Amino acid sequence: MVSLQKITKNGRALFLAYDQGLEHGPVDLNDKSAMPEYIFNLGVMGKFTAVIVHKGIAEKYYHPYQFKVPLIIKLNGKTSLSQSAPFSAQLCGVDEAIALGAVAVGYTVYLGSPREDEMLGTFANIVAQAHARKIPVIAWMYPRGEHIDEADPNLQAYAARVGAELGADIVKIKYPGTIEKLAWAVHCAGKTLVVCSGGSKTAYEKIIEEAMAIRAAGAAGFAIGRNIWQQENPLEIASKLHGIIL
Ligand code: FBP
Repeated sequence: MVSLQKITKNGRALFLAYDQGLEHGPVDLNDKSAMPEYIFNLGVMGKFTAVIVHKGIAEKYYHPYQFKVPLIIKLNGKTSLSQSAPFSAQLCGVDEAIALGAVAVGYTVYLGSPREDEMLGTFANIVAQAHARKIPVIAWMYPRGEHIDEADPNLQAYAARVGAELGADIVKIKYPGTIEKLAWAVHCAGKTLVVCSGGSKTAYEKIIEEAMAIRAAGAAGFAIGRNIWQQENPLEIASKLHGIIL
């Protein structure tokens, strides 16, 4: 099995996600968070176990931080402007990511999309390439499509299981709402670690509650973005999450 040592601590993970500039656009950003240097500094100061970005941000901004915080490059992406079936195109290769300093790579699969088959196939190739280079792979497993009820909490266990079946080392799912549902997803994922995404900005207390649930359910941690850098005091919430999760 590929080692997760570079991006986890005692099997736990606190990733700072910063791919929203592509996924959602500047609507998510403000004066500070639009600056990648600000986010990488937050990654260091907040003791995140890795920062997740797309290749363009890595290429122009990561160098000064390369020995300070590990890098995960998200290999595919899409904008919020597209109206077609959910599909996230590959934008960066595994070797390219490694050359940019990545010690792990990430990839989104929209389960249930009419283009699911393409994403599953590409993801399988990425797992093979990354594992051949001893690099772990994180699967963003998001059920999405016209006939998918994204709010169905039972789908998260399916998403986690698909990640495990495809050889992901870590699977990233939406928090399914209860400790029990998350514990079931963790169980279904087996040796594949489970992290939860943070979602759009919510109350501070809700994030702390989710972090406790993550701990209680045996999940590995958070891959969280907006609920850190959109909070009034990002370092304060980062330190709180660090205490709970790590
Ligand atoms: P957040 O914690 O900000 O939700 O980030 C997690 C994440 O998975 C990002 O990596 C990604 O850009 C975004 O959520 C995708 O959100 P959406 O559900 O809108 O596709």
